[in-house]
Amino acid sequence: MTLKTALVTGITGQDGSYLAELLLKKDYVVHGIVRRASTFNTHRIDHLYHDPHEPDARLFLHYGDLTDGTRIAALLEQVQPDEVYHLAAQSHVRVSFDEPEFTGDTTGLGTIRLLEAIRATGLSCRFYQASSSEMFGATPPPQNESTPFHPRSPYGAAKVYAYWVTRNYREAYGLYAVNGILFNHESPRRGPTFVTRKVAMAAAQIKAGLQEVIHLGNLDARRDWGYAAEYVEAMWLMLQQDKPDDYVIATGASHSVRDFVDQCFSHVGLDWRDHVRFDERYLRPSEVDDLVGDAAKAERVLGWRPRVRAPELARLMVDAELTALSHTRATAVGAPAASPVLELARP
Ligand code: NAP
Ligand code: F7E
Repeated sequence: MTLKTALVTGITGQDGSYLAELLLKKDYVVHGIVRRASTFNTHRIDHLYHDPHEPDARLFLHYGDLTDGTRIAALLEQVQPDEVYHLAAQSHVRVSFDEPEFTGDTTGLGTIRLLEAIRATGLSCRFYQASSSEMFGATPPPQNESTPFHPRSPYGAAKVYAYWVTRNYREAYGLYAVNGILFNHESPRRGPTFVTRKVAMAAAQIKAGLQEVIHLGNLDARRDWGYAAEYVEAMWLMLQQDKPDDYVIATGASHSVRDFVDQCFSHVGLDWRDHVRFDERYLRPSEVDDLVGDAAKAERVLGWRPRVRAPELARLMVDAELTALSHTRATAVGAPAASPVLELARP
């Protein structure tokens, strides 16, 4: 039996790591693109990696960068994937105000570099674009696949561009290309500067007596927070349908940042008001106030529905931080000091 082959950009990120786990469980051969850094950046996938010289190895890593279209085209030629999951991006909204041009280059143009490489090489692979609820921005909730976009950041605007070129390549060239419009999804593997992980880490550290306060920005913003491990299942389902289409993935419930902070702190028996301080550095020049996704289409067509919602997510994330602290008070969740992966992956 021939195994399916997937190419995953952003495999070292939160979603990339859960997706790689899922695809390997489904017997795919998985190729991931990793950008070269002076330090190891593979800690989220180290547990999945085996020496590629072993005959049963099914996870392979390649250096590459979204800003380098020639390399992307060469990798597509080499890997010949059945499915491409395009997850790589400069994904931090606040940072996109500081680095708007870089964000446009990676998060926006990175998508068309991949699409154009697929078209030019004539591959008949299926393509998943990691679109975002940030595209809805200022448009009031609930948001679904028909809701107009009104992005409020360079990141949101870059994702709108990427969304439309994905649809354009579907319409113009008949490519099987889909947009998963995912609302916020979190996990113990979330980057530590996103608000949920930042708060979960702080609650655990403060409980353990290692920290006294945490500085935050806007506590009034409302988000529809789901669990990342479930959201990657929806990505896979989108590429298994007869026809390509776009889907909103969300829980349908919104909570304020303040609610999430309260859920994390009360889980460890603390009153958040004693520990949270305001810092205007964490405000954005323009904010997205309220996101609530309507994922009825995904439930109807894909049979996908969320199981973990925000209060449980907060507990799960704080518990993961407490466990990590109990293993070592110095090391964050899943972050070993060094990684053997790139050493083995080097050509
Ligand atoms: P993440 O943890 O920030 O991961 C981003 C990934 O992109 C990392 O692997 C990163 O590599 C890689 N990357 C960044 N710039 C790159 C470049 N120039 N070339 C190659 N790779 C590059 O993001 P995530 O939370 O997993 O999200 C995955 C995707 O879904 C992103 O496109 C994000 O914008 C989108 N999205 C996320 C959410 C959410 O709530 N998580 C919601 C909607 C959409 P390093 O590890 O080296 O940094
Ligand atoms: O902010 C507020 C902040 O950075 C959530 C990305 O995955 O989801 C994510 O974007 C809210 C905002 O996520 C702090 O102002 C308060 O209102 O965790 P966040 P995000 O901006 O919603 C979307 C769907 C994506 O696509 C993105 O890639 O929390 N907030 N105080 C803070 N946020 C941060 N980061 N840090 C604070 O101290």
